[in-house]
Amino acid sequence: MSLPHPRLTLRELRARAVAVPMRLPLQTSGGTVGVAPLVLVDLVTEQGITGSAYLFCYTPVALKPTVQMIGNLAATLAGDPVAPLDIDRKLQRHFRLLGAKGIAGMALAGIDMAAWDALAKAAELPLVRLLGGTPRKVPAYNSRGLGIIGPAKAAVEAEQLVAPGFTAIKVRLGYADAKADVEVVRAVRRAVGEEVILMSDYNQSLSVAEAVVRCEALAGEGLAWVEEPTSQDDYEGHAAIRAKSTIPIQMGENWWGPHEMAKCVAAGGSDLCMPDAMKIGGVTGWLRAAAIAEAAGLPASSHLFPEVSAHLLAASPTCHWLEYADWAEPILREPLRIEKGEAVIGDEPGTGVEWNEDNVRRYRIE
Ligand code: SMN
Ligand code: MG
Repeated sequence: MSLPHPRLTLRELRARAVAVPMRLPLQTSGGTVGVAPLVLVDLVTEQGITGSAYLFCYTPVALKPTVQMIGNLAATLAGDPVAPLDIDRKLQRHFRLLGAKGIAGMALAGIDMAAWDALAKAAELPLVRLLGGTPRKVPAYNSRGLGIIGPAKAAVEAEQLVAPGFTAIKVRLGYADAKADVEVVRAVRRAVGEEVILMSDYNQSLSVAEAVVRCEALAGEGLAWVEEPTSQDDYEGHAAIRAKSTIPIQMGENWWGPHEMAKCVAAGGSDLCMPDAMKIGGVTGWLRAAAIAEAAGLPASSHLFPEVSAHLLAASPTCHWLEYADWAEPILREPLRIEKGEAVIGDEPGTGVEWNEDNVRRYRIE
């Protein structure tokens, strides 16, 4: 009997860099992001199926080194079965001395997500089904815009962000003082009304002492969470803030792999968690993070990568919020479907990442 679906063998890895202009640049207290610097990864198999994924480089200076790193790994993986857990083990060992973070960690995650995409396509299943779940709606907050732009502009932008039917948005904070932060939150709240759920994000901009002051000042504003009030690697500092805050503390976008997450959780650094599909180690890393979240009782949200994250959240026991951003949309053939503020996963095979080659050509960095 022949197998209904082929066993895949890795033939080639391709990586391309693009700089995609953002429709709404994002000014955070940690810097401004005006273009999305993405690396597009294609994992080509001997069987003719190609798996795809993209990486978010944060800064264009990381584009070419990331492309090169993926290219450099191709010889190590050529001829290997497309078995993401085995590939992960091999690359973790490969990078033990360097450390599987930064560009090495990004390359590892890109290969992992592309490998899972290839497997899902070979099985003719959306990723969530391959992971043992079913496509379902995932609540999404609109994370576009709402940077450090002052109360008046933030109020106007907030209205625009809920207009397509979103029930939740995220405001960036870290203004000159607590009073200014409160003023922005109140302006946004007035603009969108009491029903809209409001997250907030400090992008690591405060000292622990200042964070305690600001969380207290914001306590009555009904915020769903305060994200990264202080340095992302200061788990004890976050635990100290959390001990005094009535607003839930949210961390996770900067955890490099499930081990860092486990350390943060052990330190009591966060009430919630929001791993980033890239930094946590792709689909493989996410599944381990989702298990940690369940064991620790932490509601799990995603950071960036909404297409693959919708599948991952739908397969996560403590699924909370999907972070919606449209930054990769121009280079994708199909945008992630959002209906009434919920991500809708279709029954198309894979993770939903396929290239709009015309736009890839337009935004390509050679
Ligand atoms: C963020 C994400 C991506 C780039 C800059 C800032 C932000 C978020 O921390 O959580 O959306
Ligand atoms: Mg953040």
